[in-house]
Amino acid sequence: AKHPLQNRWALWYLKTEKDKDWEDCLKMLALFDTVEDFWALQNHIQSAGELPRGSDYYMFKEGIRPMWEDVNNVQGGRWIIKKRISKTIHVKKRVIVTKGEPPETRKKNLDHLWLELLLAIVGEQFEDYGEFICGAALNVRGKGDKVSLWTRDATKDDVNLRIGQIMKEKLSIPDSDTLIYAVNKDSSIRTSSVVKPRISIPAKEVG
Ligand code: M7G
Repeated sequence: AKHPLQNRWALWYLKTEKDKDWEDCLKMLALFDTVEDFWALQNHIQSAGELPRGSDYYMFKEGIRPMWEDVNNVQGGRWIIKKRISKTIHVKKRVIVTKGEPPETRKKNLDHLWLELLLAIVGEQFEDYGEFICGAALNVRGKGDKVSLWTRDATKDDVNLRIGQIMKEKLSIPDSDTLIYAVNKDSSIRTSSVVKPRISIPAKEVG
């Protein structure tokens, strides 16, 4: 017999196309609710690091569409892990390497991060807070990839902070990386790509 998961999950894929609405580019690939079907799916699809730029994966609980507008996300927010790629630049005959990870290890690190996050959500690793988890998102971008964990209620700072700490631990994110929690409402009405985080890890000093 297969090993059941506590929830049924949907995997979505998005590749943005010109002259098409964002929502119309979103496609559900599969639904699963057992450990075996999770692995069969993972083994069958392109890994995170293999996806072309401008594409996304979303893994959300069945019945939650992976967008701000869904009733389960409209009051929610997400923990965002931003991955910067280091660049080698030459300034006045000097070689300068910018902050970030080397391009050679990008794929391996992204695959690891995404898989560990999926395992944490489908394996219900968030103590008593599983009901607050909506899903996970992966954005493959030239300017830097993003992995995020979407939660249901952006006003519950204590809950979200604990969820963020567990995520940080499960994904072995170093203390030197800053995690920010962005409110979905703010992302949806933003006029620039910068959204002021509601909370962060490590906590930002006030004043
Ligand atoms: P992104 O793909 O989340 O991140 O948003 P990026 O800025 O790093 O590429 C890019 C654009 O996709 C947004 O400005 C929106 O036009 C669209 N978009 C993204 N999300 C998550 C949503 C969503 O939930 N709903 C709608 N309507 N548009 C979205």
